[in-house]
Amino acid sequence: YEYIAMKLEVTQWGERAARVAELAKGTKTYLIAATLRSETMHGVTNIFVGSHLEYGLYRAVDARDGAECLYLCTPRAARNMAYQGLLKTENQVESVGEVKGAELLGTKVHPALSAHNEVYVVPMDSIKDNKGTAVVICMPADSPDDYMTTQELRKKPEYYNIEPEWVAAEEIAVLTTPTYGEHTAAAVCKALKINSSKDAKQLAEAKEIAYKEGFYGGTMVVGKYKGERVETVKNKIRDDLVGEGLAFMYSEPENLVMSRSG
Ligand code: ZZB
Repeated sequence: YEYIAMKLEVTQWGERAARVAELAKGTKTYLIAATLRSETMHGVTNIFVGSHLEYGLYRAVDARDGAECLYLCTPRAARNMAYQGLLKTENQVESVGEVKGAELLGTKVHPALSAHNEVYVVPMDSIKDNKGTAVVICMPADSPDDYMTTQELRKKPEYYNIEPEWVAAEEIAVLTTPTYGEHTAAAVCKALKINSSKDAKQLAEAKEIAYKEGFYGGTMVVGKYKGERVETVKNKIRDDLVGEGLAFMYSEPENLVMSRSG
């Protein structure tokens, strides 16, 4: 698997992240989210983490200015990154401390290209730490999981121990598909009659449909490539992000992913 690792700069640590902010000591910190869909970055509304998962802060070098910075991801992802020469020292994981997902809730980050300049970190129960970085971009217009999770968090903020305004960012359309229009995720969920973020089997099917629709039938409705087909511009958008130092390529050996998930 080859992922695009998006660098999401922390702009304000939340109240629950006081300890983490202390560890970072003013060093620029990026939450690292693994995605296959960098063309949807314009519509990011939140960042998801698993409340019960363990993350860490790892020393890296910022491609934007050559300065030392910190990457926040799982220890497993950090090890993979070290072997790929993506951290400060090749083959070496230099951690400045461990972080629990719950501590990150309410922290604000800046997602490159997004219509929302700052977005909040909120919880997603279904995140697994054996895939990607366990930091996940929320793109509710095109991802059925993200759409349903956002609905759920809005319905029960107290239950999820979040502030309602953390999930108030408006859904932004990025691409249009012939069958489902600009809000593919909502339309697919409706068509499959999905009404819970816990309906894993149906959501997997919805994701499959949304992926295919977006890739083969999608046309961009925003940004530099507005009016062009997703299939044609997908890699250009990725290359632009990597070229600007806002993202980097990160791969996971397939057998490793499989063996870890059993
Ligand atoms: C932004 C985005 C926008 C995503 C979209 C999807 C969609 P895959 O194909 O199964 O490898 N993801 C990444 N890591 C995790 C994790 N540890 N646990 C749960 N979800 C994770 O899935 C890769 C996608 O799953 C990634 O791409 C990420 O969400 C999420 F419009 O990032 B994506 C139709 C899907 N659309």
